[in-house]
Amino acid sequence: MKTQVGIIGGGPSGLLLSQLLHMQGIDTVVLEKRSREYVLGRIRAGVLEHGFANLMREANCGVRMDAEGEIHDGFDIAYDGVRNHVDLKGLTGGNSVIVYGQTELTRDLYEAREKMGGAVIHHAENVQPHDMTSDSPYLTYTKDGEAQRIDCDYIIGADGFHGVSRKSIPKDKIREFERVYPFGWLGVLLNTKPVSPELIYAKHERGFALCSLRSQTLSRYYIQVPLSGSVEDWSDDDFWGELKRRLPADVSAQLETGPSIEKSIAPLRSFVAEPMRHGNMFLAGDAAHIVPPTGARGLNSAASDIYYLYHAMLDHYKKGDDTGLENYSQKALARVWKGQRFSWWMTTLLHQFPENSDFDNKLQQIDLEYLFSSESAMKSLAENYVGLPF
Ligand code: RFL
Ligand code: PHB
Repeated sequence: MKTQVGIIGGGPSGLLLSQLLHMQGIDTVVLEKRSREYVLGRIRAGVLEHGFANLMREANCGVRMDAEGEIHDGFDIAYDGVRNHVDLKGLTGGNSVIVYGQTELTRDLYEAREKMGGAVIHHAENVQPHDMTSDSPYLTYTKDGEAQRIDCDYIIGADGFHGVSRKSIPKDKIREFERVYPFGWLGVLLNTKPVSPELIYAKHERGFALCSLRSQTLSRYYIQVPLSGSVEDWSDDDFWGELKRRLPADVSAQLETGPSIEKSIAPLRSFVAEPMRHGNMFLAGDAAHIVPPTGARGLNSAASDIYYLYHAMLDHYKKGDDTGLENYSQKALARVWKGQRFSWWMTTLLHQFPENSDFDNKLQQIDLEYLFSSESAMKSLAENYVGLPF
C-alpha cells in the first residue's frame, strides 16, 4: 500500500491530522493498535481551548461540540474552606474554555473519518516505522496475522506516551526531560448533576481534589492518591468520604453521590522529548510530551502540534515550501514547554507533596495567598489556562 502521510495512532492527534489533511486532498492512513470501542472507552480530557475548538470546526467536526459542549467563563480554587473564583473571561478580556469530553470529540473524529472514507486501520499489530531518515520511509504492521507494508512520504508518530514511534528513534538522537510525581489521580465518572456548574480545584492538607463534569448530568471527580494502592482499594463509599473531607463544607453538603460508571487511577508525569522530528518522522501529542492533568493542557498541547504540522504539510504539498516542516519541532516545542511550565506550576501549587519540608509547605501557602491577592498573578493563571496563542 502507498500513502502520502502514514499516521501511527488513532487517538485525537492522529485522527484530527488525518481528517484535516484529507479535506485538503492529502492522502493519509491511520494505524491504530486497539479497537475503536477501546479508544472510546478511555475517559480522559474534558477541557478544551478555543484554539482546539477552531481546529475541530475547520475539520468539519465541530457541530456536536458546539451544540453539546459547555462554555465555561471561569472556575474556582478552594483553599482553607474558601472558594476563590478565577474569572477567565474578565481576566483574559473575553476568553473562556469549552467543556466537552475527549470521548465525544474522538467519536466525532471517527465518524467524520468514516463519512469521508478515510483509512483508519484498527487492530494494527507490531507497527514499526522504517528508514525514517531516508526519502522513502515506510511502515510495517501485522493485521489478522498477515504482514503488511505502507510506503509514505512522511510518518507521523501520534501513538501516545507508550507508543512505538518515539522508542524507534536512536537514543543518541533524542533527549528526554522528565519529572514523575509521587502520587496519582483517582477519578470517577457518574450520572449525577455536578456539584457545581463550574469546575472546582481544591487544595487540602489531605490532598488535592477536583470537581469536574462532562455535562449537567454527567459528573467527573478526582482525588490525589498515593501510587502504592490500586483502584480496587477504593470502594465508591471510600471515594465519596475522602472527596467530601477535602472540599469546603458547603460544597460537600451539596454533593450528589451515586454508583460510579468508571473508576481509574492515572499517574502524574511531566515529560518532553526533543526534538519532535527524526528525519521524515514527526512526533505529535502525547508521543512527544505529557503533562500532569492539573492545568488541563495535555490534549490542548497535542492540538497545537497538529495545527503546526497541518500547516507545514499544506505548505509542502501545495506550495513546495518546506520551511514549516523544517521549523516544526522548534515551533511546537516552544509552546509545549510553556504548557509544561504551567502544568508543573499548577500541580505544585495544589497538591500535597509527601517529601515537602515545612519551608516548602509555607511557600506553597504563600504562592496561593499571593495568587488570590494579585490581579497580575490571576491574569497569568487565566491566560495560560485558556491557552496561549498558536
Ligand atoms: P492518545 O490519546 O494516547 O492516543 C494515542 C493512540 O495511539 C495508539 N497506539 C498505537 N497505535 C499503533 N501502534 C502502536 N504501537 C500504538 N501505541 C499506541 C493508542 O491505542 C491510542 O489510541 O494520544 P494523543 O492522540 O496524542 O492525545 C493526547 C490526549 O489523549 C491527552 O493529552 C489528554 O487526554 C490529557 N488530558 C487532558 N488534556 C487536556 O487538554 N485537558 C484535560 O482536561 C485533560 N484531562 C487528561 C485529562 C489525561 C488524563 N489521563 C488519564 C492521562 C485527564 C486525565 C485523567
Ligand atoms: C476532567 O474533567 O477530566 C479534567 C478537567 C480539568 C482538569 C483535568 C481533568 O484540569
